[in-house]
Amino acid sequence: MSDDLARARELLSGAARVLVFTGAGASAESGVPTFRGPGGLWRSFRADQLATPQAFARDPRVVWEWYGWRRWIVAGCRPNLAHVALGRWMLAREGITLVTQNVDDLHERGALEAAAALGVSAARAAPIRLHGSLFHVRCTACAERAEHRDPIDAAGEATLPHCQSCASLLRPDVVWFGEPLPEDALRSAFAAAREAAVCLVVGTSGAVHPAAAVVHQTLGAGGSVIVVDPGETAYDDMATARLWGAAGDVVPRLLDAGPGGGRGD
Ligand code: BV8
Ligand code: ZN
Repeated sequence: MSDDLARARELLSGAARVLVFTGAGASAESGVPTFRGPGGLWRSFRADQLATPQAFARDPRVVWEWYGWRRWIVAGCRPNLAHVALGRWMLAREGITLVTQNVDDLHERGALEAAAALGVSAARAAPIRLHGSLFHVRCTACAERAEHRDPIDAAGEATLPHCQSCASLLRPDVVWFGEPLPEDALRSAFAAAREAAVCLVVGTSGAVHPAAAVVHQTLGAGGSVIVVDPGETAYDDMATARLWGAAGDVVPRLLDAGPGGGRGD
């Protein structure tokens, strides 16, 4: 076992509270494109063209077309071994908070798979979502919010999803560039990060703020950082243990036979 893997397992075993912080890389092996890597979403589309309130105001059809396509991709993906191992770990021990920047639903689906195998509820493994969800919508005019998994017909503005309460246009319930993050989610994430002895970072470049500052909250409160990523990240210099590899390969090896992973050391 590599020194860093042993050190990471030791850190997690000894931590009463752990903050797990994930980004697009956690879903890469499921087939969900990341944002900034080769073939990344932003490569084929520029963020300012699609993931902004201005883009939606300018042409809701093209923005909904992009989100409908991303929903279709995610719906065809399966949780990977990292999603399931994290779900199993969170169900097997107390004190773990999962914070995700991702808008896919693979953490929830991975936890459901783990919970089914354990015969328990998956509720405790629910993530704090900093950037919203592909499968939720909110009204552009009233307070209506709902889960929404129907295919998107972007043929015209009239065929886009509209609010059942006030008939106004619905938008994806995600955080666009230039928009504030949900206050309660950000506050809970930062509070949990400050109380965590260890922040386990999986699959994020750390490029997007204020979400990226979650890791600094743990560090600033005297905690340690573990990074799992095959590429360079903004956190590499502050990592006590740096595990170079894919989430689906490293995370199960780190958690399943390790800290409170249910199978003991
Ligand atoms: C805000 C939801 C202020 C939507 C996302 C200029 C104008 C406006 C704003 C700004 C500006 N300059 C800076 C800003 C701030 C901006 C920002 O941070 N920009 C960055 C790009 C410089 N932030 C904002 O605008 C935020 N809001 O600041 O509001 C405000 C405050 C108060 C009141 C009013 C306003 C909002 C940011 C949220 C944007 N929304 N997503 C959607 O998805 O469509 S961001 C998007 O990036 C996703 O959420 C994604 O999760 C997130 C972070 O990216 P990563 O997850 O890290 O993905 P990335 O591709 O970068 O990295 C993948 C990693 O995985 C890599 O390290 C790779 O090596 C690794 N990997 C690959 N394969 C694997 C792997 N790891 C493990 N295993 C593998 N197999
Ligand atoms: Zn409405």
